Amino acid sequence: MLKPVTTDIDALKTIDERLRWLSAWTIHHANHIRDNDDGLKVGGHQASCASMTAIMAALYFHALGQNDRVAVKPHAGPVLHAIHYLLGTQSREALENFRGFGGAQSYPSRTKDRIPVDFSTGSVGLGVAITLFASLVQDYLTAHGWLDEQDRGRFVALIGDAELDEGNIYEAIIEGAKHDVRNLWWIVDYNRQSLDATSADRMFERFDEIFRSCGWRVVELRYGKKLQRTLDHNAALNDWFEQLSNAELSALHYQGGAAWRKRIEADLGKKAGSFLKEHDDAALASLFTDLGGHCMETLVEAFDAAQDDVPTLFIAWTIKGFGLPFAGHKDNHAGLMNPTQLVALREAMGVREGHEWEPLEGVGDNARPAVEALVERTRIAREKRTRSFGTVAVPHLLAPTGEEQSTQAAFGRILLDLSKAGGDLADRIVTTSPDVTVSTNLGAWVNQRGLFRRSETPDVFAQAKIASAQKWGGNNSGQHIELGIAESNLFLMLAAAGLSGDLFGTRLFPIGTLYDPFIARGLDSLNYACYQDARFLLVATPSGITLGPEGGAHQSINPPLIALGQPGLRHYEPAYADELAAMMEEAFRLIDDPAGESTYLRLSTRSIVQIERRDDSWRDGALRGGYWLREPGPNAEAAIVAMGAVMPEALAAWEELSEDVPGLGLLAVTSPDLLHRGWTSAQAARWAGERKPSHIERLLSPLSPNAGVVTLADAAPASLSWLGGVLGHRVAPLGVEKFGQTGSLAELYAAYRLDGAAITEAVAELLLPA
Ligand SMILES: Cc1ncc(C[n+]2csc(CCOP(=O)(O)OP(=O)(O)O)c2C)c(N)n1
Ligand SMILES: [Mg+2]
Repeated sequence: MLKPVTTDIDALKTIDERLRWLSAWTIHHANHIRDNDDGLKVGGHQASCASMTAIMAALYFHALGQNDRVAVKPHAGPVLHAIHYLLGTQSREALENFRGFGGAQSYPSRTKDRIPVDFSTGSVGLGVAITLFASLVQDYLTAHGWLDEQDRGRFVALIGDAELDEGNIYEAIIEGAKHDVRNLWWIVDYNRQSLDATSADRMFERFDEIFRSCGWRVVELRYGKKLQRTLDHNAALNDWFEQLSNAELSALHYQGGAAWRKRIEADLGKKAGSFLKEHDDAALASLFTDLGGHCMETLVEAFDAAQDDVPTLFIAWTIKGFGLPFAGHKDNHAGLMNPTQLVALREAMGVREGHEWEPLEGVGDNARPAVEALVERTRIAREKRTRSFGTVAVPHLLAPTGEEQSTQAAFGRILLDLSKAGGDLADRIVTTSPDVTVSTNLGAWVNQRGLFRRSETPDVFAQAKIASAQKWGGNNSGQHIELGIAESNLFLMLAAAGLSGDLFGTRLFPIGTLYDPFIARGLDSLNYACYQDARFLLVATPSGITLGPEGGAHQSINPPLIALGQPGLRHYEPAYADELAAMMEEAFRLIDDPAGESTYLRLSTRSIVQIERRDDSWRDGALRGGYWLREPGPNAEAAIVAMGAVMPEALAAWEELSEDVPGLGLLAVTSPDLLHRGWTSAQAARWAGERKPSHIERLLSPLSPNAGVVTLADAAPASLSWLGGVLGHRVAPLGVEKFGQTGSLAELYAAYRLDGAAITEAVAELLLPA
C-alpha cells in the first residue's frame, strides 16, 4: 500500500461541498425538473448523501489507492456518481437521467452503471460483508502466486449505522476472524438515524466491543477539531453534550442555534460560563455540527493513521442531512428539498441558476487550481478495469464408471478425477462449504488439494496417526476454503471469488456445496451474488424426500422454483452421472464466458442404475433442459415427464404402461429453468418477427394436441406443471407439496405419490375420455 500523500485540506473541503451540491441536485432534478409521465414517485436520499460527502471526499480524493475497492452505502449512490462526474467518468446525461431508464442507477450497480462500481449494493449489510470475502480472495490469490504485492489493495465498506443491525455482518466478521482477514476499512456513517426514526442510543459502544473481540481496531471519530477544542476546555459543556440522547442530539441539530442556546441555558445555567456569550446562534449551530465525519482534518488524519493491514472499523459521527434544511429531522430519510429550499441551498453554495451541472461551479478562482489538481490526480487512480474472461481451457469431463451411482457421489468422483489429471482448470478451482464439505462429497478433492490457510495448520489427527479418511491440514497452497455453518457467508464467498476476474484480473472457478434446503438460509446473498454477475458453481445436495431417513427438516421442496425465478443462475438437475459430467463441463465454460452465468446443480444421494447410451445424442438436449429418454410415437396420446432422482420410477412406469399406451414417451427434464427461459424467449423473438420454436416446443411437438402429460419431480410440482401451457397439453402434476418426513424410499414415494402406482393412475386418468 502506498504511503499517504499530503493533500490540500481546503481543496478536499471544496470537493465535499461540490459532492453535497451535485448529489442533492441530481436527486432534485429527477424529482422536480425532469418530466414524469407516469406520476410515480422517483425518490432518492438527499439526507443520506449529505451525511457522507466529507467521508467520501476524504476517501476518494485522498485515501484510496489504485487497487482499493469500495462498497458504497446504497443510498449514497448519488455521491459516487457525483465523484465520477467530477472525475469525468460519469456523464451529465446519466445524472440527468438518475433513476430513469438507462440512467444512473438508484443504488450502485456493477452491471448497470457505466462508472466503475466495485461492488453493487442495495440490500443493506451484504455490500459490507462482501468486502471481507473479497479481501480473503485477495489473500488466496497472493498465496497462490496469482497476485503481486503491488497489485494488492484494501477493501472499504461505507456503512449506514442502522445497516449495522444486519446479522450477516456479524456472521462475516466471525468467519473473518477465523481466517485472520486483513486490509479492511469499514466506515460507519454514524448519523444516529435509520429509515423510520433515530436509532438506539449509544450503540457504538456495543459495536466497539463486538468488533474488537473479533480482532478489529475501532477508531471513533466523534468530534471535529473545532468542537473537540471547545469541549476540551469546558468540562461542564463536555459532560452535558456527551449525555444527550440520539433523539435529543438530532432534534437540536434540526432546530439550530437558538434551540442549542435555550437548551444549554436550561440545562447548564451558570455552569456554561462565558460560552454562550462568546457564540451567537449561527456559531452555536456551526460548532455543534462539527462532528468527526464532517471534519476533513479529522478524517484525513484518521485515514493516514490506519495504514497497516489491521482490519479497522471507523465510527464517524455525522448528521443525517448535514447542511440541508432537514438536517437531523427524524423523518428525513426519504425527505426531498422543495424547490424553494433548493434555491436557498443553491444560492448559499454560490451556484448560479442555469449552471447547476457545472462540476466546479461556485469554486472561486483562487481555490480552483488546487481542486483541479486534486481531481486530476484522483482520476488516474479510479480507472475502470475490464472484465477478464476466456482465459482457461475447460477439458472434456468424463463420467465416472459404475452401474449404479448417485449424482452426489459422481460429483465427488468427477472433481477427484479432475484433480488427479491436473491442469489449469483444476488449479483454478476453489471449493468452499459451510461445514458440509465431507457430507457433500468434497472430501476426496480436499484430500488431494488441501485446505487453504494463510499459515500452516497441522492435521493433528494425522500426526497422531489416528485413522481417518479425511486429511484436514491447511497451508497457503490449499484450494478449499473452510467456512463455518453460515450459508449467507457461503454465498458471499462465492460472490467474491466469482468476481475474481473482475476485481483482480484472475479468473477463479469457485464451487460451493451445501444441503439443498439450506439455500433458503442464504437466499438474499445468493441473489446478491447473481445480481452483480459473479460466476460460480453451486452444488446443492442432498435434495428432496429422496433423502429418506433424514426427515422433513432436511428434505428440500422448493429450490427448483427458486431457481426458476432467479436470474443469473442456471438450474440443472441430472438423473445420471454422464449428464452430471456434461453439466459440470458446461458450468465451468459458463463461468469463463462473458455471456455466461452461474450454475446450480441439484443432486441426490440416491444410487440409481445408470442408463445405457447408444450414442451422444442425448447430450445436447440434456444441456438445453431435456431430452426424450424414450421417444414418443407420432401423435402419442400420453407422455411421462420426469426430473432427477425419481427417474427409476418413471422408467418402471413407462415399461409397465408402454404396451397399453402406444407411443408413450418419457421425457427426462434436466432443467425446467432453461426450458422455461427458452420458451419465453422464443415467444419474445416471434414478436420481433423471428420464427424459431424453443427447445421445449420442439420436444413436445410429436405429441398429439390432445395428449395428456404426467410430470414427476421430487420437488414442488409447479416446477414442471407449467409444461402443459407450452402447447396446451393436459397435465397431471406429481410432486411434493407437504413437508417431508422420515421413512424408506418406498414408503415415502407411496405416501407422497411419486411411485409407479401414482404415475399409472395419473396416466390412466388423463387417458379416460372426458
Ligand atoms: C435488507 C434491506 N432491508 C431494508 C432496506 C430499506 N432501507 C434502506 S436504507 C434503510 C435505513 C438505513 O439507515 P442507515 O443504515 O442508518 O443509513 P442512513 O440513511 O441513515 O445513512 C432501510 C431500512 C434495504 N435497503 N435493505
Ligand atoms: Mg443512519
